[in-house]
Amino acid sequence: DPYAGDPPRHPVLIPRTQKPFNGETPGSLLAASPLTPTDVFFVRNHLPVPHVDAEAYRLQVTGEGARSLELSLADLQSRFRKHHVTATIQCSGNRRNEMSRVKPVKGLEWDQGAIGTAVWGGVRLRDVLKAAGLSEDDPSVAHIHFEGLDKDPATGDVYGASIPLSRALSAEYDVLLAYEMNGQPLNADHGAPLRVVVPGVTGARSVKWLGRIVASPSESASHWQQKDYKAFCPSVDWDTVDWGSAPAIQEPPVTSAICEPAPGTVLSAADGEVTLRGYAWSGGGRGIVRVDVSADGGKTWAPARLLPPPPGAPAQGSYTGAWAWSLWEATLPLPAAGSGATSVELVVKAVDASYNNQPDSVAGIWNLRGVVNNAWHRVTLPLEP
Ligand code: MTE
Ligand code: MO
Repeated sequence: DPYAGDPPRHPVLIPRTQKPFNGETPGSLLAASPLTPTDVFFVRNHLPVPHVDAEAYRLQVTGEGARSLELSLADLQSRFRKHHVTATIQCSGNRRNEMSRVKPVKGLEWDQGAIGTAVWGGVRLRDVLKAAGLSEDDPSVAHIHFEGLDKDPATGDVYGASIPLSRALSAEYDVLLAYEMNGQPLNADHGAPLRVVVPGVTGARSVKWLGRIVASPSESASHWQQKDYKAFCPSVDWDTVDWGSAPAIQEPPVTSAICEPAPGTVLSAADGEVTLRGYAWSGGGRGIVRVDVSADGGKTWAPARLLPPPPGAPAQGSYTGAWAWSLWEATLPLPAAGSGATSVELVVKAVDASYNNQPDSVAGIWNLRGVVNNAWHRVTLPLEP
């Protein structure tokens, strides 16, 4: 069993598959703190967790236009300046289960918990690339590939992804080679001893157990860059899909979700009101400028209160560099006792710094792989008199 060496997991994670392990954070824990505790942070693994000896570990840097480097963890820590970045990581498949309710899709049945926020500590990718002699002006390099040390036991293929060179070299994009998560050394599930964190970009590019960085004129040829994590027209199915016709997802669109009350909660009209809590987040460092909530399926709206940003994150509403989510809270009136209403449909939608809005329903953005679902998030709850 190639998965026999996988680490133990916190029992509160909601498992979507065991081998490989994929588990999401319950909504109540997402809403409970601006930084997601490491042991309950969602885990998205495609392959068995590799066991990497931190002492023997060497990061390889190679490729077009690069001076090849081999760096131990101690080299990284002593030769480069340490940076901290507070960033949300979200899987492209977050909220996929709402897509499957429209029409079946292939993928893990994530609810809204394939997302989390942490303070990542490490060195800038930019600094390491500069040490390898790479520059913005090099016409032979356009992409930076990341290769994981996790291998497919059947094919020997490693997990891989890439980002454009311009993002990798930019000081503003804060791309990190992280060896710490929330002040502790990375643990096995989150990429020990070193992972990439690409803030504001979909989770798939933040390669864990980083083995090699390769500078290249083209994108990564990895399955996960080329034939996954792309979205198509709702009419495209598995017989007609042309993977080459769509770009790999990098910056995801603005999204939001209700974490509390949880599905299944019975509301009481006698309480007169209901309190909602949740998150909102957008790709590319576009801060959240507003969150709107409704208790009547979207007929009427009220603004939610944005909570203070997590430690290390810029103020709410920043135009750029807002890598972390905004948690929010709102209290809405319930239909009066005797109104005859037997259920309440709670809805949330968010607006980011570019005034991007979320679509009102899933059907129009449905795609065969069930990715980037950012429709209004709806939770229908029974109402007792
Ligand atoms: N890196 C490697 N080496 N192997 C993987 O399976 N999964 C990716 C990314 N990096 C993955 C990986 C995906 S799809 C996501 S969403 C994030 O890791 C999840 O990071 P987490 O497990 O730390 O939450
Ligand atoms: Mo993902």
